[in-house]
Amino acid sequence: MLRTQLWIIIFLIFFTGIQLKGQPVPAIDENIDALVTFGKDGETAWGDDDFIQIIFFSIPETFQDPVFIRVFDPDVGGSFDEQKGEWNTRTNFAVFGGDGACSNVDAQRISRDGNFRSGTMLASRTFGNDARWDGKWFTFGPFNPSEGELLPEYGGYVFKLVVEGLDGDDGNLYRLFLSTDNQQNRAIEGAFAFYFKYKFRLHDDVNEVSHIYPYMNERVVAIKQSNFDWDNDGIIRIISPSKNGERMAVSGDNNWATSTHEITQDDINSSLDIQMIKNRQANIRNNNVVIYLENQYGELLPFYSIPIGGIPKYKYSIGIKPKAPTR
Ligand SMILES: [Ca+2]
Ligand SMILES: [Ca+2]
Ligand SMILES: [Ca+2]
Repeated sequence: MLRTQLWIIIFLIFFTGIQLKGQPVPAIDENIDALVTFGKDGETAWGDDDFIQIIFFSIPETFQDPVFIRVFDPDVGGSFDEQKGEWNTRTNFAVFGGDGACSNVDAQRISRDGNFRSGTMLASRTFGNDARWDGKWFTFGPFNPSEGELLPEYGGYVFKLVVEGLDGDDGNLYRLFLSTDNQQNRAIEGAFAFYFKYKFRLHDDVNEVSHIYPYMNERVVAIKQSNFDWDNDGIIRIISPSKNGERMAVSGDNNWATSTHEITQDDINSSLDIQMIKNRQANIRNNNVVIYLENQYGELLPFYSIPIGGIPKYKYSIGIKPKAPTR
């Protein structure tokens, strides 16, 4: 099934020129294998600092049909998950809309000690080790787009998905899709996802390059990036109109690394392409990581599932060409 979808996607990109919409998370252009959330008894050395993931979905105001939020492999067991001892982990997925779902500052902070479950809860379900949902899509919804929080600065009606490891110590790997259909992944024209703090699994294949695309608005003069538990797996670098591969600091095992990078006028009103290139010798597998970016005021900068302004191009050749994304 997945292989079929992959070939359909490849067909659409290369043969029909249809523009893909930004509803899968991780996004196609990010080339990231899976999101990850551990149970709250997990060890941070396995790559999750606080056992919570928050993803926002934005739907254009003009779109009025019901929408669904779909989760691939929501269970914690069987395939597509990371086992530690027995499978004993439960993960809660909850969808929020209404006032404050996104605009409440607690939903956009690095530290999840405030009211990050702000807004109106529209749906919630907890999954354990459940073969019924192993390797399958679970569908939340239907939701009326107007049940989201209307935030024109974020592109329309915004829904929030909070993924929380309730107990246990295993890692839940999953993927998301904002769909118009409860049985299939059908994208919504003009919709996209965004996230302020991103937790995911790097590819095992050292040839795969993953990306994130933060947008630089006119307020940004410098960014501070922080990443956690990268296990020194290769390099992280910035491609943008003014930067041809400036390196970011990379963390080791169970610790944070930060680095600050000046943003010049050439980079304003466009996205950075932050590339994650694995270490070819180390061959690190199952590498779960966390990354976020702040501006000079300490405000978190969102990453977008569609690079706003397009993906920045290399000015000069610096060795490694971006690969076509694979899934
Ligand atoms: Ca376990
Ligand atoms: Ca599974
Ligand atoms: Ca790691």
